[in-house]
Amino acid sequence: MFKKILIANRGEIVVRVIRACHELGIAAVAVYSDADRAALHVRKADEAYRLGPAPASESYLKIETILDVAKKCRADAIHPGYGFLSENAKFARACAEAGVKFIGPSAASMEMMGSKTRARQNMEKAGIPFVPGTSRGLESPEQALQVADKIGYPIMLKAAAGGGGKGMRLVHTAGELKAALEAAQSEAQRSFGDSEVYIEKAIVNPRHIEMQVLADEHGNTVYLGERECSIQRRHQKVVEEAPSPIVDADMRRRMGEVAVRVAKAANYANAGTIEFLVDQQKNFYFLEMNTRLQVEHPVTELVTGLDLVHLQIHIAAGQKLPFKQEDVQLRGHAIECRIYAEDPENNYFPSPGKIVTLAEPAGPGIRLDGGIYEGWTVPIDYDPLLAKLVGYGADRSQATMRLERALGEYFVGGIQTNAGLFRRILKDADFQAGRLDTGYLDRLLKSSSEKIEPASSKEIAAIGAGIFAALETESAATRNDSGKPSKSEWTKTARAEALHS
Ligand code: MV4
Repeated sequence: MFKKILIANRGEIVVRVIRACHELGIAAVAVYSDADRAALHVRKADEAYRLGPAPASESYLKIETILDVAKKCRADAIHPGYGFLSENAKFARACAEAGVKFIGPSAASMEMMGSKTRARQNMEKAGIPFVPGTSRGLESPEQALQVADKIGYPIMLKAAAGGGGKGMRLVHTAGELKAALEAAQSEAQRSFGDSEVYIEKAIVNPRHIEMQVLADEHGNTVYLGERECSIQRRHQKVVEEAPSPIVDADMRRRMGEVAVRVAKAANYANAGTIEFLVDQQKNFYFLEMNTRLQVEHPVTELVTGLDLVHLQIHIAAGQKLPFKQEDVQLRGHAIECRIYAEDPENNYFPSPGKIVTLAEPAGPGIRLDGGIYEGWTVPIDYDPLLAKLVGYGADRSQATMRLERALGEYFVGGIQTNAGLFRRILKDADFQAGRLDTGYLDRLLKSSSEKIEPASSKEIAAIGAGIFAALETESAATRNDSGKPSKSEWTKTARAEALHS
């Protein structure tokens, strides 16, 4: 078994992997950029090494520097986390060449599933259902028109090297197709250095449901249940849950068996996720495979009782899966909220800055995978994910209640977060009925922005009176230095009282 693991990442996922290492008696090594010198993941590690300046390209993406650290600290293995180098075949290969075990799939598996067209060609060979369309790049507008006529509009143009919605275009009529294809190809060339664009039949208002798979290096592959990930904003997941409200045991078995076949076709080892689009008739189509541990892995851990990071480490150390498919039992329901440093009053733009107060929830059924602490300054340089708050219960209703209660205990002072958004989602009738699809959050945000009433004259008067009183008191306080709260404190209190009056 490994004695020391370097985690080539930052933030909450490093804290998560450090915890698994410590539970297994393994030393954990952190790496950091100048912006993360005081970060929680650095504090919790047994050793920590500076990579370079804040920009990821000069720190967390520097393959050679990371491997130099691995050599210097004599790490046996590297866990890549998610994002950064986690799906970079060149990095996986460099680890292998440096004699440091990469905790994840082989470079070959990554490369096979990294190109959406190569992945579709392999799925075609393995007889796996994928969205009708081409599995190779389009040669010409004429060919695109022919294929689109055959599969029927609307169609989706997608970049082979894309993912996460980048380089995607929805086309409703033949008249739009030529221009859309040229635009998609030039965007793909600009964004990914590869202009290959393919075509799929557009699934209208699909759900995004993904299946967790786990494979050891001895040919054993299992599925661990699905996650419903349809609540997304601009292709960024916001709420994920397990199990999906619409997947029954039979559908789970059928999706799981397809997911296992995809993993085997990719000669996959370690933890991976197969993404599906699911239409209104509950037909599911292979979309893409993520060759890494995902942000939302905690909801699968809670309903299976398995520790995915422990299992990743054991698999990378050459051990066989300690269970068979029939041993995997799902119990209860888990819902995860991704807490981002974003300002909901400012189009959810990042809201970096110092965390001046922090109150974190706990109690029955609550898991908080956090990467922050009171006094830390959230940098502007990276994805603004602060923590994941997960509610677990015997069923979806109890998981929801617990999450609502925990959100009421959660307070991050000094920066803005999206925590208020989850209160709205959890109270929403469509959410509570499990009526979800990838357009759900856009509809909710649109409807609630429409619903916000202008303040009534009574409210405005109350706020004005409150602020005036605060200023009056403040000026009296500064005159006799009574040590009362500052003006800004009074103003805030006055405004809060006025609003609740
Ligand atoms: C689609 C689709 C509808 N039809 N493909 C978005 C990102 C990438 N994962 C694939 N995506 C989609 N592909 C076809 N043929 C709708 C989406 C999509 C989506 C998918 C999953 C989660 C959120 C989404 C948001 C918008 C569009």
